[in-house]
Amino acid sequence: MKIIDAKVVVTSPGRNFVTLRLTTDEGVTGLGDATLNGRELAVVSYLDDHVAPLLLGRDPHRIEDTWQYLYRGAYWRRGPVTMAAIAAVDTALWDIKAKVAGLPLYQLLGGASRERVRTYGHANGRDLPELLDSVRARLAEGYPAVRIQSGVPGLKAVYGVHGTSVDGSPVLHQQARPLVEDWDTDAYLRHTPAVFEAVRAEFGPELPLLHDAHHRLTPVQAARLAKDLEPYRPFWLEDCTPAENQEGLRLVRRHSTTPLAIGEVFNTLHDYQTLITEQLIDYVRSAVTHFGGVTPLRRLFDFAAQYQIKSAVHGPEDISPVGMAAAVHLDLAIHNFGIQEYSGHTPLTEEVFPHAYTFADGHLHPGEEPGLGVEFDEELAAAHPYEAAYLPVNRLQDGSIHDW
Ligand code: GCO
Ligand code: MG
Repeated sequence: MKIIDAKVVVTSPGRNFVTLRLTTDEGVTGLGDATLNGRELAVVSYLDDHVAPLLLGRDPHRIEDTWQYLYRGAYWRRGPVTMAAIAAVDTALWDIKAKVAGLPLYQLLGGASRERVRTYGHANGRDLPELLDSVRARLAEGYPAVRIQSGVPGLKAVYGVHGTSVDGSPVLHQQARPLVEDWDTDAYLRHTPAVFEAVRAEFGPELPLLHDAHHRLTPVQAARLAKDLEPYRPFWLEDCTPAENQEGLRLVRRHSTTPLAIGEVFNTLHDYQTLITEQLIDYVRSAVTHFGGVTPLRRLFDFAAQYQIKSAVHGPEDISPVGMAAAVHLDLAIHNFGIQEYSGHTPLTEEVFPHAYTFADGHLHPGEEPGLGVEFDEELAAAHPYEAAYLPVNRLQDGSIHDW
């Protein structure tokens, strides 16, 4: 069998998604997600200009060899653009292999280790009453665990929580210039334990509560927050520091038993080396889409398992249903599964990418269709072309840029 076509499509059914479709001479097709939020077109070019020409004529069954060819062969290894492009190829090849085998992908990964995949949803509020309502809404939707994010008194716009930028412009899904948000770490550190206290008081001790610090703290600030949250038993504290400084996590660990989750911006196993071997974290957060595909993510999970570290695949709305399906197949198959982030997609996105995976009672299942179990309606996709979009930027009160 040979690859005869590699087509990259960028569509915006509510937000941008980059999709690779590989076609073989036997008519079998495979899909991969290459969406890099805010930098989508860089990956489109990487795929169109530098990867697609190399794939034509290759045997789609040689997944490992193709991965090594693209990763080692480029000389310029790693980085989000490269690894999102390689991820799309790897995922599409697994889709093809599983379709040819007539099996859902999870069967090729060792079969099901569990009946279904536990998720967590997002609750956001500009203030505590709004946050409590949002938690109630997630519980009503069936989510068994909830990530809580709240506005901070004194700050005008906090990521994911507010409806307007500090300059008054409305928050839209697609934003042609980055929104400006503001930040004050001391105010955040004072407020966040009170947020947990209020949510625990309302919903009791059992509900798993997660929180994302979005890489904004220094190690000593992160240690203090982790320690202050301990009485409320968080399920995890996510991205507490910018983890390029892996050693910084030693300090956090020394001071607290709050579980830590890191890795959504990582793109290779090397980014995790110290964090895993020194057991400085409890959950690895990488997505198939940003980590080079199913092949290396499976390796990461197996490596993490040796240190009793679990999976928690990144699953915001900017992972397309193709990337989400790949995650759910892995989640069902691996032994050291922890939890899956799941925000769902807009109804239009669901129409562009009809899929076999299901969400019921707060749990996902990949379904039994051969391959990933995702289709791609290219005609509908074409009716919703790319729109320039950026993530917000974050400024301190003196006007300087802060960590995202
Ligand atoms: C998460 C993430 C998202 C990211 C987004 C960036 O935990 O889901 O932090 O909220 O900010 O995926 O593109
Ligand atoms: Mg996050």
